[in-house]
Amino acid sequence: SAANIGVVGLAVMGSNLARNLASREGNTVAVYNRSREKTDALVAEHPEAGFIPSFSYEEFAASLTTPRTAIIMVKAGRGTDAVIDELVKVFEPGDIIVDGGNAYFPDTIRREKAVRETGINFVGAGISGGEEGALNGPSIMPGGSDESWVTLGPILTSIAAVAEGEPCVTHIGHNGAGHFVKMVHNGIEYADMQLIAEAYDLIRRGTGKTPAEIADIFTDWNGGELESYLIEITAEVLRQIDAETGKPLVDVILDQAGAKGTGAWTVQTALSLGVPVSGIAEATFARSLSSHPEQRRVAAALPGPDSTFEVDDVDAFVEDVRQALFASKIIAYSQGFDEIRAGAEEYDWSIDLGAVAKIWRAGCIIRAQFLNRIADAYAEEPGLPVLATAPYFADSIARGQGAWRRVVVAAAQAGIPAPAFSSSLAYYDGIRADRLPAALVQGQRDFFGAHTYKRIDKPGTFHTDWSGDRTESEAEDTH
Ligand code: NBP
Repeated sequence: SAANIGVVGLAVMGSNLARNLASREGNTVAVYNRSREKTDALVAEHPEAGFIPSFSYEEFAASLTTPRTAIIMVKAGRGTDAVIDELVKVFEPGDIIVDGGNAYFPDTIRREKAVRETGINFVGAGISGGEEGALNGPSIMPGGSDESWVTLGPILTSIAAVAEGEPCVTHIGHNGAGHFVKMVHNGIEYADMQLIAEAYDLIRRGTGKTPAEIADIFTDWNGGELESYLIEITAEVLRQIDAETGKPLVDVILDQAGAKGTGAWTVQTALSLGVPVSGIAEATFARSLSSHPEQRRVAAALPGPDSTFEVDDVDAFVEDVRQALFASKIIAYSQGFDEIRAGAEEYDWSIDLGAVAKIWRAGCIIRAQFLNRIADAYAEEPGLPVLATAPYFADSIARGQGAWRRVVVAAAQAGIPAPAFSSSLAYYDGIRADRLPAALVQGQRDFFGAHTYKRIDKPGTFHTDWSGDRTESEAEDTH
């Protein structure tokens, strides 16, 4: 037995992660795949890695030093359960099984509980950054026990991306905390992408600029507070010309956005937790809306506004859109972090929100300088209830809100959908409102369902006798 770390599942993610592990000082990597071909191919193509291949789970376990540590990189779902069942048979108490796939966090909570009963540690680790990240340095979000982190920490630190000298990995919290945070990361990614897409659409339809010209605008924006990987790749996509037609590629790509489900998980979880992640929800729904061509064909007959969309001062409009994008982005991240805070509370995880922001600065899709500002905000006030109220963000929104409002108005008047821009603004105005019409909703609920209400001027729970003499009485607080 000579390997300190093993990888099970050698498709693209697993083989890249295994190569990354092998390239780091001090690691010897055992590899196993259900079907032999992938193992043979990986070992043959990468002799420099010094992999220790095995062709049964017994052999795999025997090739690992104790505590045995293995990272599973197989298709999420049943495949993961199948591999866990096999590893549990050949591993011993104290050993560590890591699931690096895209598991749904309730599955991770369930698996951790079941595996723990055998004395073996189970760690669900969110790994972000796709194939390239797996090979060169991903952002890693491990959950699991403190005990497993002692062994696993140095190994994961050795392969993680590095941002400003700091590795993009931290022990997020127990059991499913890592996969939960990875899920919200993906949700935020949906929102960020949708906001950028709306900015592009508004500029394109408002000013008639070409995709290549808009690419230059994004490149310019990337030099400022919007600096991020997503803005950078947006410029590259917009600049791309289709070889076959000579048109901008973006005009040739079918406008129906796909999704693998992590955005939907983020929204479903937020609904259960009662956290208003409206930006992520709108982004997820925008993809759904785009993907119903039959409905869109029929609905295309519906009338839009009479006036055409004309922008007088193009430069001023572009700057407005930039500011609207930044303000909306602040709200989207604020909502995402709110979901992590609420998840931590619900599942009893102690999550350092600032540390989460820091490990997203490199290796993952939402990497950006901006995350430093989030880390700063939580360093200043760890219990910050609304991220957007931190001084840097509040000041940015204060400066940009005029532009943000103009853009949302222009979009509405022009009949250009800007669901993420406008829902973020509605959230902003809602969360900062002194009084909300929720009072009226409570009145309605009491009217039809005797759901009761509280008063602003005295404690207690009350009900008005709507069907009788309409007097108010004190009620039991049961609804
Ligand atoms: P896939 O998701 O395509 O899964 C293929 C691997 O799963 C193969 O090694 C296959 O073995 C193995 N496998 C299956 Br399927 N069922 C199995 C079973 N019952 N027992 C044992 N092995 C089984 O691989 P991938 O694209 O490399 O992704 C791996 C994980 O990483 C997934 O959870 C995925 O969601 C995640 N992922 C993350 C990112 C990211 O950016 N973070 C990107 C892509 C994927 P075989 O060779 O014998 O069929």
